[in-house]
Order: sequence, then C-alpha cells, then structure tokens
Amino acid sequence: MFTLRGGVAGDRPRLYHEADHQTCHHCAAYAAPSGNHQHGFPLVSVVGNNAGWNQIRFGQLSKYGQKRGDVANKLSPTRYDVIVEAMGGYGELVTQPQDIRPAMERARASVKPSCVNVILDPDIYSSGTMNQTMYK
Ligand SMILES: Cc1ncc(C[n+]2csc(CCOP(=O)(O)OP(=O)(O)O)c2C)c(N)n1
Repeated sequence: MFTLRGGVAGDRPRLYHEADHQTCHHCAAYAAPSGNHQHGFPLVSVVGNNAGWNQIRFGQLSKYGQKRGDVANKLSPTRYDVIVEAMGGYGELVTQPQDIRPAMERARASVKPSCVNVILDPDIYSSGTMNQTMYK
C-alpha cells in the first residue's frame, strides 16, 4: 500500500507484489497513483490471488475441519485488475504461469498504474503458512 502511495511522489518504475488479502482491504489506494499519473507512471503491481486468507484458513481447517475452517476465510476470486482499470489504470488477469511475465511486460509498457491479477490454487499453502505455530 505504501508503495502505491509513495510511488505518487516519484516517477521511477515501481514493481510491487502483494497477496489478495491486502488488495481486498486497500484496493482504493490504486486511485492515488491513477489519479496523479494516468499518463506516465509505470507501476507494475502483481497480486497473488488465492481468493482466501490462507494463513488463517490453514490452521482453522486443521483445528475445526473443512466446513467450519473455510468460514470467512474464503474470498470471492475478485477481479482486482478490472477495479484498477476502472480507476484509470491497466489490468490483466493471469491464470497460467507462463503468462505472468508477458502480462508484466505489457503492464510496464502501458506506463500506467497496473494490476497483474494472478489466480493461484487456493489449496496450495506456503511453507511459512504450514509451519506457523499459532494453531499447534
Ligand atoms: C488488517 C489485517 N486484518 C487481518 C489480519 C489477520 N491476518 C493475518 S494473515 C491473514 C490472511 C492473509 O491472506 P493473504 O495475505 O491473501 O495471504 P495468504 O495467507 O492467503 O497466503 C489475515 C487476515 C491482518 N494481519 N491484518
């Protein structure tokens, strides 16, 4: 989020990665770079979109089971790329790994604040998520 806002102050290209939980909470922050730099601000944002709060979900599934563990931890597979486009930026939806780089190159070439929305498998968990101790 601070990259998005801080980027407004400069004109160097920015690469930004976030998980969809963050995007869900603050996607309106894209309005600041969009509003200030509609024609010339190469912000490339890549969202890892697993449509969930998996750090929380993983522990709750193991503790409470499938039915209760998914409650409030699954998000809709939101089109953050479309939201950013609606604010004057550039957006792309990516569903295949080999399409990530070309999408990022097109986002950079657009010279607009951008969102490359990469759909991830919601049932693959990071090692950090699987090794967290809070539910053990
Ligand atoms: C503002 C805020 N709300 C709630 C939390 C609690 N929280 C910790 S991890 C997490 C889910 C993170 O989801 P995401 O960043 O999309 O990554 P994932 O766990 O799916 O890999 C949440 C909700 C938090 N850290 N900050």
